[in-house]
Amino acid sequence: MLVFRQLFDPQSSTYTYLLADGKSGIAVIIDPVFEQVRRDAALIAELGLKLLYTLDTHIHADHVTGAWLLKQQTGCSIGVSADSGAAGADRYLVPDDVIAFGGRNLQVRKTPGHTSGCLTYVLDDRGMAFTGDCLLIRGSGRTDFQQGDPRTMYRSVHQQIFTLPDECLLYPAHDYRGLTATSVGEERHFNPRLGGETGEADFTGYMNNLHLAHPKKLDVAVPANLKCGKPEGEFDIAATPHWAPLRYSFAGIWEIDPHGLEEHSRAVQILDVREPEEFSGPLGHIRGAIPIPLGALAGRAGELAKDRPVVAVCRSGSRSAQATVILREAGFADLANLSGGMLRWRAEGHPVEGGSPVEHIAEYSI
Ligand SMILES: N[C@@H](CCC(=O)N[C@@H](CS)C(=O)NCC(=O)O)C(=O)O
Ligand SMILES: [Fe+2]
Repeated sequence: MLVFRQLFDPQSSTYTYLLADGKSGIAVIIDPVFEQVRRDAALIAELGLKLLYTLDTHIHADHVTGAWLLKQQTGCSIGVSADSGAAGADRYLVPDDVIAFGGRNLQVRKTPGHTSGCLTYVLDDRGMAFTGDCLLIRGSGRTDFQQGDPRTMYRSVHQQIFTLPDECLLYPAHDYRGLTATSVGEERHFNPRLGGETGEADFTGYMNNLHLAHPKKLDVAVPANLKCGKPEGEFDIAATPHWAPLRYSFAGIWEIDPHGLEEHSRAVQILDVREPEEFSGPLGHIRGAIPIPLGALAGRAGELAKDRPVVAVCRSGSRSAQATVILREAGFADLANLSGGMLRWRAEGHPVEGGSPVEHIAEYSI
């Protein structure tokens, strides 16, 4: 079985692909975006995967790769094209290299034209290929900077991509209209630049008249990507909160475990967003917790101090997750959700005020 996720960065319209061997959980990620590394790492952790490689299809001109940052966070290796000119990778890829991850693998094909180091990664069963900025859905990557060359791109597409089976699904590095995937057969017929009877000279004419503005981040992205996305100088990994041990979830919420909250309880405001009868009910409440039911929180957020972290608590950790969203919108910066809520807090034996002994609580006897 293959684990497969297509992830999107709305700022640069970049697609990032996570692939894993379902049996071993060994994963690779293609074209991660620097600003999305926290999200991607959360997904990898939640799916229980081990990231072996981060792979870029090319030196991107419009965003900084997340390769270096993912390596710092997960210990993965960085793979880039040997022709990319990038420093700091662990593996320099050449045509026909095979990148094995568990029982699956990707084959490396060289598809220059957008840049001279562009690669396409083809899945072992030829059911999927990741074309970077060579072939886009009913389009192609631009060829007007970074060693771009329309004739080279035409040959890459016809010799390396259109020779794959018609059913092979194609996943590009970008789509600016929200389209997500295509197939070899479709593009061979319907790609307006490269499909049908279009010849090399037609394509060159098309590409030389695109008149696109340069990417806004070009001057920052290219130098950073030539170092696999390593930032200049000291870098605080995207301002990870330090006030307690927190974990970022793919749902976009900072979570704290019961143990972490008990250790840091003096330094934070504990906000209990359950209804009054729950607050004084059998699960009890955490000492010093401020009771404000979720429905009243938006109107009563002023009762909490903005200069001290807030940990939101409820029965199961679900309503309190929404409480952190409400407080963020109200201008609070340091926020976390108690993972698993009072149910987990009690199950792990942490102290409460009020409440009944765990063995007398109906919710634990199911
Ligand atoms: N407006 C975008 C431009 C992005 C851009 O030029 N993307 C390149 C890929 S790095 C491309 O080939 N675009 C094809 C197109 O826009 O048709 C930005 O500022 O980032
Ligand atoms: Fe690109």
